[in-house]
Amino acid sequence: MKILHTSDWHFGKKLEGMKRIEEQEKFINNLKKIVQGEKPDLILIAGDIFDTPNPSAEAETLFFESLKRISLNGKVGVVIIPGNHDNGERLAASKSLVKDIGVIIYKEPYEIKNVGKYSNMEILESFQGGILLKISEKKMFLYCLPYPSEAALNETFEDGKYSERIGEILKEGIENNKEDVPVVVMTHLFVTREDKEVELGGSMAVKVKDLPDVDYIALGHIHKPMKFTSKRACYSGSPIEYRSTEKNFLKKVFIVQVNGNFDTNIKEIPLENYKPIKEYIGNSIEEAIEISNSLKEKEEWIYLKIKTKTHLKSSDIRKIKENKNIVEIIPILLGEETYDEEIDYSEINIKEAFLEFYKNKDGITPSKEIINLFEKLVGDDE
Ligand SMILES: [Mn+2]
Repeated sequence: MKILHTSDWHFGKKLEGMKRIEEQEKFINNLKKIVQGEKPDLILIAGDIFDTPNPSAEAETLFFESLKRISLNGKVGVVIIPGNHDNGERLAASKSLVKDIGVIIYKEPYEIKNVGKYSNMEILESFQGGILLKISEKKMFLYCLPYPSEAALNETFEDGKYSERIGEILKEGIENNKEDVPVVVMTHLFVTREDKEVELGGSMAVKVKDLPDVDYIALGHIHKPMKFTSKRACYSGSPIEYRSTEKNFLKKVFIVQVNGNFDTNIKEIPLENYKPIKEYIGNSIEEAIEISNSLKEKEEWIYLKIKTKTHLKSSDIRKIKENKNIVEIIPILLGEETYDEEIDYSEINIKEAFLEFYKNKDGITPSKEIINLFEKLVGDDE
């Protein structure tokens, strides 16, 4: 069985308020070409399809269109689980419609899917979270565990036992398989090589050693592609650079050939970078305006740092922002103390807090008019 593994699409996600939907569309076109070239039997999408539980209509439209495109209108099977960013119920709302184009969407852990045909894919047997799949005469057992929070699993994890408990759930899940077929697990959680408990985004970590021994584990959650070879467990990572910290590694999807008996072959396919995140530094306001101008036609998201002795005028900001790809202007005031330290706003009065906040955010002191306006708005009754 040949699988294409991807995750963390985060449709609808923005960068400093800027939409990424065009890049997300480009990714889907890119992915469709990969599907046409690699001809996988099955596509696994390991969660965080959307960036929020209530995605925009635009993001949802793209999702539905994506399913049609990447499944090549139902020729290639697709299985999807929700991640921590998704609302499982909403994600799976279209499940009876997309069934006909060979798409299976889970809404929650332990869900029992209906047996039968899903276009070219067939569920031969169904268990809690597990399905015995048949695709063009090849069989495979797939266990799906959507983002396993306490609420989703309806249980409370004992302190320090999260990793063990998740391992137990996965091992019990695959025990339902009685056939000599490849076994694959798909889940959305934080896996760590560390041996101590750590937290990421409020979710606990699962230690590599607690993962079950199966032919492949398709992981979602971490945006950087990663392999835990001892368990044949991989994060495909997100398809797009979603933060500037993601600009230092390639985005990928994985093509996985599972032959059974742990004979698994993993191939990494790099994705195009549709609009990279870049940082530039101007040594003066004039230079910053020049830089901004010269980059107008470039498909790049730009963080522009400006070294300056004076505060930025709004006319300067306007000139810089003629380049629509500038996501943030970061003034570095020379010869003044920097405002790096965290300020406890509850400890100072509201006007001081506003001044501090403004200086912190924009690196400049607000004008008299702005201060007056602010005082008017909050009703200066101190
Ligand atoms: Mn996630």
